[in-house]
Amino acid sequence: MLESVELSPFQKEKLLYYFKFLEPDQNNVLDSGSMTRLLEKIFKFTGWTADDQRAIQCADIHEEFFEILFEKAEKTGGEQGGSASLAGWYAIWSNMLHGVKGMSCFPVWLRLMPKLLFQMIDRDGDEKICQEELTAYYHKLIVPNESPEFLKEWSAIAYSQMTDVRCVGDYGKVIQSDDRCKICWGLWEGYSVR
Ligand SMILES: [Ca+2]
Repeated sequence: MLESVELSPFQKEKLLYYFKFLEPDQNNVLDSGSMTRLLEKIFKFTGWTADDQRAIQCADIHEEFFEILFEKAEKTGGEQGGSASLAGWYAIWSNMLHGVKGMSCFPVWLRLMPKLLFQMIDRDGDEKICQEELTAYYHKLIVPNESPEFLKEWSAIAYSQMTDVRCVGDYGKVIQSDDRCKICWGLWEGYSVR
């Protein structure tokens, strides 16, 4: 039997939103069409054209990401090939987080994801994420059906956590690209932030 950890409610919440990000049609199952839909949505949001290096890297990383994800879903979550349910998604993470002490413990494909997410959120490309960019990201890519009031409040809390001096040092009111691997993405750092 594969070793695993019990996910905390905080980790499950973060993972739920990440799942929603990966599954744009909200049918609660990641399938072979999810990646195409996700990439379309990302490129529409970022404005990256097909020949943009960021778009190429984004497609490459997600291709590998989904391939490994489905393999793991089959092995860890007992899912059908080429799909992953939310329960399977939790099972994968519960297994991957077992014994993890830091970012360096994750596989390469997963370690590349924070940088990519940073580039997606930083729509004006100034290598800083401002709160407005974070709100737009949540609105367009994570929870499109939530009210503007909810989004504003939610992103303010998230932004405050990401720029929390206890987590990232005193970086002021912006999230700098150099800090992208240190900031509390919640997901990657979730094992220590509860
Ligand atoms: Ca920016």
